[in-house]
Amino acid sequence: MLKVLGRVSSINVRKVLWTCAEIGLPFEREDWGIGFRPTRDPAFTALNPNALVPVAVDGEFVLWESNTICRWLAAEHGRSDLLPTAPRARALVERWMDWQLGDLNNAWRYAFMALVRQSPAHRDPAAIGASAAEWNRLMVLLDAHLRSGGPHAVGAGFTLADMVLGLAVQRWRRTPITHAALPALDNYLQRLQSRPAFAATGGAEQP
Ligand SMILES: N[C@@H](CCC(=O)N[C@@H](CS)C(=O)NCC(=O)O)C(=O)O
Repeated sequence: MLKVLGRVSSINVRKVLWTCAEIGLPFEREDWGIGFRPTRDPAFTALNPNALVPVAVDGEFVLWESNTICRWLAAEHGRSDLLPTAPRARALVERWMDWQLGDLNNAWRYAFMALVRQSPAHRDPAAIGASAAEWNRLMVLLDAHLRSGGPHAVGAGFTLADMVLGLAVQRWRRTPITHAALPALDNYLQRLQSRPAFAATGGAEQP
C-alpha cells in the first residue's frame, strides 16, 4: 500500500492526501516532521535528502516534492481529469501548480511563519507587511482569473491545480492579515471545501 510520510499540518502533505482521496486510493500515513519524528533522522534522509515532508513510498519507488507526487499519482491511476494528457491542457494545470509552489509560497512564507507559526525568527514588522501585501496581490490576481473563467482554475473541471490552490487560499483566509475583499475567491474556496475528498486534508480548520 502507498505510504505517505509527513505531518498533516503541512500544506504540502495535505495536497497529497487530498489527491489520494480524490482518486480513491488507500494509503497509510506516518507522522514525520516538526512535532513528530525529526526529518533529520537518517532513516528519513535516506528517502529524501532534503529532510522535508511529504515523501511517498510505493514499494521500491520513493518520491519527494509534493506537486510531483500529485502528478505522479494522477498519471499512475489514469486520472486525466485531474491532470490532462494533452500537452496544452496539461500545461494549463501545471502552470498554476508551479505558480503556487514558486511565487505564492514565497509570497506568504514570512507572514505565515510570523503570524501563524509564531516563529521568533520572523519578527520584522516591515517584512510581515511586505509579505502580506504580496500575498494579497497574488490573491487579487487569482480572484480576477476565476472571475474571467472558472468555476475552477482551469475552466469547468476540477484538477490538481485546484487542490494546491485551494489549500493556499484556505491558508490565506486563515492567516490573520488584512484581507482584500475577494468574493470569487471565497466562493471558490467554499466549493472546494465542500468536496467529500477534502476531508482527507484534516478539514477547513487547518491553516
Ligand atoms: N518543495 C517541497 C517543500 C516541502 C516542505 O517545505 N515541507 C515542509 C512542510 S510544508 C517541511 O518538511 N518542514 C520541516 C518539517 O516538518 O520537519 C514540496 O513541495 O514537497
